[in-house]
Amino acid sequence: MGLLTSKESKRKQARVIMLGLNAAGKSTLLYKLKFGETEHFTVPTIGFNVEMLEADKQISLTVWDVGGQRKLRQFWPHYFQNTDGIVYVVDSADKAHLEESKKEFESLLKHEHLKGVPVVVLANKQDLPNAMTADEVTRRLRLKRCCSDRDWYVQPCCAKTGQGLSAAMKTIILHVKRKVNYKDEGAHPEFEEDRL
Ligand SMILES: Nc1nc2c(ncn2[C@@H]2O[C@H](COP(=O)(O)OP(=O)(O)O)[C@@H](O)[C@H]2O)c(=O)[nH]1
Ligand SMILES: [Mg+2]
Repeated sequence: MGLLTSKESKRKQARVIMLGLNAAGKSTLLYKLKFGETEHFTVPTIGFNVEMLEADKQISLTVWDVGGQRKLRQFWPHYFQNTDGIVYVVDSADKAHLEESKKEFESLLKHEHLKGVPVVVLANKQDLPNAMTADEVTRRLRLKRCCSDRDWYVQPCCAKTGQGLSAAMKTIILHVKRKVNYKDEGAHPEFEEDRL
């Protein structure tokens, strides 16, 4: 560990929450993005995992991967404040739980702390037979309607192979930067520290 150079210290930090039902692939995605590997991540998350992803020279993302088991979902709102981006992960091959996922998704979008926060839906597990396409996920989650008040995008991906993840990261960064810059527009220079 060393001191941050002035350039590094100017990098903005954004807060991203990663949600979705249990077993959608959130933790696998997080660690594939962070370390490029997935092997040791098959343990259900009790609580949360958090990792800092250095997105580019201007911004780094603190990504909160919050446990998605039914009993844990009541704790999701504890993570909502000051969120700059939502990543919602769907198991595209699990049609049986899609309605449940849709309900959770709709209810989190209504939360006051998440108003206007951009959403990237990851249609994960595209390697599995009968996985729904991104278009099908878009239709079934009624995204056009429920995300009409914010930026949104659906990215097909496979956390196991990493397919679609660099495109997913680019989209997340794009939306999050837009949100962070928008927040900055009203900020005063003397509050520079607060807006990071
Ligand atoms: N086939 C396939 N399996 C996946 C993929 N992503 C995650 N998994 C598996 O799905 C299961 C649940 O993954 P996990 O990351 O723990 O889900 P979480 O509960 O959302 O954090 C694990 O057995 C993973 O190996 C994927 O893209 N394809
Ligand atoms: Mg997990």
